[in-house]
Amino acid sequence: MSPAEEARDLLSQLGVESGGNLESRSPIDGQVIGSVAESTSTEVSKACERAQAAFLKWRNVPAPRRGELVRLIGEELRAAKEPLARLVTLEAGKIVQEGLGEVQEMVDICDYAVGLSRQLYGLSIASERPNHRMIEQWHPLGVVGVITAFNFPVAVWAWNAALAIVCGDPVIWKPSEKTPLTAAAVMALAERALEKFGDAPDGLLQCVQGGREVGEALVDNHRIALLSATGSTAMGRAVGPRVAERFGRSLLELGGNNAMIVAPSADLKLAERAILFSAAGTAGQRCTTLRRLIVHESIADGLVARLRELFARVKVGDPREKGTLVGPLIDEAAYEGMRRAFPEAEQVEVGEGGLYVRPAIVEIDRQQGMVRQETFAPILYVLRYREFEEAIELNNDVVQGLSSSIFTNDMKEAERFVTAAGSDCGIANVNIGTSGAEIGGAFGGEKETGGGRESGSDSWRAYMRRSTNTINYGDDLPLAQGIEFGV
Ligand code: UN1
Repeated sequence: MSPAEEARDLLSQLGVESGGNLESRSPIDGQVIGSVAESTSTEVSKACERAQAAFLKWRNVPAPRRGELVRLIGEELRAAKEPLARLVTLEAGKIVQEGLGEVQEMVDICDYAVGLSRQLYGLSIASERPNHRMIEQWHPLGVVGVITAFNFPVAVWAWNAALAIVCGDPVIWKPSEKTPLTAAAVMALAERALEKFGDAPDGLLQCVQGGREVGEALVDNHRIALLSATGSTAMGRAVGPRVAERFGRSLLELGGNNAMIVAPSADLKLAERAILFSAAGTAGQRCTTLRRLIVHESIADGLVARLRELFARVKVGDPREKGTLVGPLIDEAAYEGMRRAFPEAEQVEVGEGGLYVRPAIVEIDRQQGMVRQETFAPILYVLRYREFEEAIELNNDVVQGLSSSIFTNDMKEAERFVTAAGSDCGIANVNIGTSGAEIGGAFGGEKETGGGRESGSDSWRAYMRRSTNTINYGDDLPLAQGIEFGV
């Protein structure tokens, strides 16, 4: 079946009506598979007003009850896992396993958020004054705008939305203009959950569709208390200051340039598997994709030869086919980007229309030029090192700081890699790859990756405001710092 035919079936199964001026093309064959209506800037500002009205109600709903809505969304996602994953495959070009994994990530964050809805803890702090109590509470923040990228067309919305909802915040989603259909499908599922929930305020979960202008309308709208944006560093550089100018908050999840150190003691069988998934998986289009391999010189020749062999054997092709590990690049621009970094990149012929490339290995002796940038394609640069400290320096010597990993069986090296003087990234792994993080941890990175943290741990705090309360239950009015003041 052609992607277009399959998409038609899936969309009707998922309750989405296709139609509108924003067309979606499948990277599998480059053909249009459906369309949605692009939002105008008036519609965006109306969406913000509706969301603000919803906020005034939703913030008063007890958090565990808010969690109930997320539980229902999780149920819808569980039930629709197969068709939604399939639509991810058609629209983003992910292989079937990765499409399923992406929807599973949504289910997981919903489960997590349901539990979290009973754990939005604040502190109780010792007051220096007699008969005073000091506490800290976390209150809903306001409307959250979520801008997501094509490569995780649905999971990143879930990371944000599941937490935002339990934290008491309405969400307006601006998905990538390259993946509007999967977003429409998620909204249809969310709609069903809202109906079952019953009394959620109108405008709690909304989606605006379109390109840059639609995103900018969200960025500049003063109703958006938190703007969570995932994408390139260039996008973050544009978004961050604009949100800050109106004293909004932003949560930025930008480019990565992730490295793995392979030490002489590494279990090479494990390392090879990790490298294959992290470097070639999702056709190199994850923000956590492994882009730099820093290998000890004593094992480099053998490892590189083995990787070349593996990369040559990887099945590149239609992501729907069994056995395919590398699907298409998202579009022509992605292919051009790869050619700029690696002019030898050849297209692999797979039917007609899609842009397919074989993952490449490029040996370099210095981190100069293109290796310093994030190219959203499967190119793995290989560097050699001699001393352990040099490997850490190479790991850290880029402007991005998302993910990193080390393969070693030397406990001292492993521990040093995760210390303050080790990897400077938000994610530092030992004996696993750079990609494929679990939702339970905080996800994000330092430096030009933007500093934001999403998903697990205490990332929920970004979606709430902190209120410090000092309460006097005594009959006197002692001032802090021992100040005497009075007539
Ligand atoms: C992204 O590429 O924007 O850690 C997110 C991972 C996934 C998320 C990637 N869980 O690779």
